Amino acid sequence: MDRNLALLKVKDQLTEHRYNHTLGVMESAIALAKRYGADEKKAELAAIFHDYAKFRPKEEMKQHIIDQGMPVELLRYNSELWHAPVGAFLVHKEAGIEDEEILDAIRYHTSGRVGMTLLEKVIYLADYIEPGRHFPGVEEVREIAKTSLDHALIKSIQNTIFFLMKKDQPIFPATFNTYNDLIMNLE
Ligand code: DGI
Ligand code: FE
Ligand code: FE
Ligand code: FE
Repeated sequence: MDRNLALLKVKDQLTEHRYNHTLGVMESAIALAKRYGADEKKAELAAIFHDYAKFRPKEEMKQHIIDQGMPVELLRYNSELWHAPVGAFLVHKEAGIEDEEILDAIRYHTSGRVGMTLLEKVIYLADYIEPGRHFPGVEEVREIAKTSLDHALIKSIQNTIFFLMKKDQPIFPATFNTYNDLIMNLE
């Protein structure tokens, strides 16, 4: 699918703010793909579709999680986690994207997972560092991302865990597992 058709398909799923975020993720994902040797075309499409399900009603997302056999553990955690796996399902079903690497990059863009692929790392990090993000620590991660994909990913996951803990929020186990996997496998 070409970029313009993909953008057209996501545009009416998103608010203007979220659409602009998506354009930023696309730009960052292509830059990271170039720098680290990921497939630029797949990075572009995964970025465009990564937040496709962001504004689906909670009840709908919950139903997809149950019906499609996604981890039901998700339902005990912040509903903000749901749009990633539900997005992968809907992008396949409604937008016709069949490429499993792209769908996995969407599926794991919020929590990460053990054994992340290069494309998954690119999308996770692009989501965190796109030019429209302005939270504390993002500039440091942008700097690290110039030299190490894994170190930048680790820092962004640490920041996310600290951020959630400061708000007394639970941490989804996949987030911890992703962190452990990355830090234990550094070169
Ligand atoms: O959809 P975006 O806002 O672009 O970003 P995202 O999909 O990476 O994250 C969405 C939200 O999910 C973010 O505000 C924080 C939350 N989140 C990420 N990891 C965890 C989490 N919430 C919980 N409870 N546990 C997590 O491990
Ligand atoms: Fe997201
Ligand atoms: Fe993210
Ligand atoms: Fe996003």
